[in-house]
Amino acid sequence: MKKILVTGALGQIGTELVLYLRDLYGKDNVIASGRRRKEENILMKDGIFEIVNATDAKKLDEIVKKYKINEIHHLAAVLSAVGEQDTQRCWDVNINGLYHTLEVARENNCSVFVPSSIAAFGPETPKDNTPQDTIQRPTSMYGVTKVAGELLCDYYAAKFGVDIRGLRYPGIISHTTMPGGGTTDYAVHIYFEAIENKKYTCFLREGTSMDMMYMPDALESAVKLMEADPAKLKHRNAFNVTGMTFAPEDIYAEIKKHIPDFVMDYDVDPVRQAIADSWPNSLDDSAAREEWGWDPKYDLAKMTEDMLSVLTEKLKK
Ligand code: AKB
Repeated sequence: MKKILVTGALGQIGTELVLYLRDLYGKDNVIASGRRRKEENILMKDGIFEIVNATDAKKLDEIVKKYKINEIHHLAAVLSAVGEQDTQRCWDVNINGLYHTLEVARENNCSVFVPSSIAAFGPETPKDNTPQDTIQRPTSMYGVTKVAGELLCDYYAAKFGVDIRGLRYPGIISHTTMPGGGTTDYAVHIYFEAIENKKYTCFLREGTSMDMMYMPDALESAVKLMEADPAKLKHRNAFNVTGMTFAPEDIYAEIKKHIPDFVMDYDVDPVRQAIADSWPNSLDDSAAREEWGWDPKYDLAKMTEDMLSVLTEKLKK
């Protein structure tokens, strides 16, 4: 029986991953954790929530032992745009937090899920159909921590035999918890603004193509990878995955099909634009498809239909 701890459970992916895992494995078998308690959070009403700062190895170890955890989904991280504003904190949370998680996993015999990101690539990476194994050399602090994290995961798997698996997530689009300071966040904000104000000012330039994924696919991909037959995995860690590729004008055009009077203009943020320009236009995710059957369900049209219908209901309340 799996006993799972999710770190960073109050974040955009964490919130929904906890609920998804509780549905699959039972609510008492999935412990949510975050560095602080938020008022009235669904995760606390629905199951166990513990305050754990991932950089606090002692507390992490205590919680893993207390609940006899055998799988950790390590989501605690500082994202790209916020990471450029506070590079020290980005390094501390993303590297020291990961290091302590891996150490605790090694000592307590846990498997680990660690998301990496398209941010692990850099300007020297082939931009289109970016291969699974290629030059990386990112230029943001977030990207540096992601590529270092990938290497650390490989090291712990090879040296200590810890079962660590991970994905390079693209921008994740969802409607439950807002993303916390990433470069791809515009693709979430645009839906809220389209419904509430029929107007959106995009902080990235027209033509900025990036990979994205809808939350249901992101959740399914994490579980599918963790459930995959290890004998079939050649990579294990840092799989390229993508659901769709688009630029701001593409998502705008798609939303406009549903909300014809929606308008968008641009006010480019140079920091986030530079980060986006250093990332791939599109990823090759064939390794994930071949090794563990990655098969996303949502493209831009299907996601837009769902986002607009769910959000229209939600924002009425
Ligand atoms: C970000 O924009 O920082 C994240 C990511 C792609 O890792 N969404």
